[in-house]
Amino acid sequence: MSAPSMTLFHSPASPFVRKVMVVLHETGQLDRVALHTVNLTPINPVDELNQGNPAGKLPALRLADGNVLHDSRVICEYLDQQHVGVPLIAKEGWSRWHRLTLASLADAIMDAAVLTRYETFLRPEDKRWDAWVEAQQGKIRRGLANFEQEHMAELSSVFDIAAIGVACALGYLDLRMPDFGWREQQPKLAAWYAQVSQRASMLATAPPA
Ligand code: GSF
Repeated sequence: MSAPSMTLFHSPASPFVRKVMVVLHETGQLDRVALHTVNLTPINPVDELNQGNPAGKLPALRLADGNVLHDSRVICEYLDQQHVGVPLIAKEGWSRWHRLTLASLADAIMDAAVLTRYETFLRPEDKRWDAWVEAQQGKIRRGLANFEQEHMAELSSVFDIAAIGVACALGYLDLRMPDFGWREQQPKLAAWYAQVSQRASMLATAPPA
């Protein structure tokens, strides 16, 4: 086995990083990437991460030639074009645009959950804004309801980039918002998640409690 040619700037709790890790597992590319764990928050940026990634967010992927790719959407598609298996991201046609839009809704749920985390965990108590948290949680609720009501058959049909995104978003809700109670409102989504979270790629990338 050759030495890893790429470096993934990584955090075990990040749902966006987990998407990349699941893609690596699902496409058999794990041995190509060395993980470089970075502990950062928006108010504690890490200089090394900012080289080639000025927004300073995780994940970022440093290639063998030193170029850095970000964000998770770009990294996932780059990796998807590096293996010979069935693509996780359709290359053209309506399926591509529709599945990428579903994946984008999963990212929006993650964004709202991460922003809620920062608002309630990072921001000093006297500066917290309840309306902000409620608005972010509204986005999460509407997004989950949309998957439950409109897209369960599509999600269940293939574990592609859209399904990977939804699974990582749900795993992050369980990690950071354990009392959010999404399963009661979305029983079909809960049944689907109970199945896919048993995949080797999901078990291997589960965030530490
Ligand atoms: C979002 C990454 C992100 O928010 C992507 O990769 O898809 N659109 C980007 N990453 C968070 C860490 S997280 O997932 O918990 C991050 O880097 N936060 C630090 C910051 O400065 O925002």
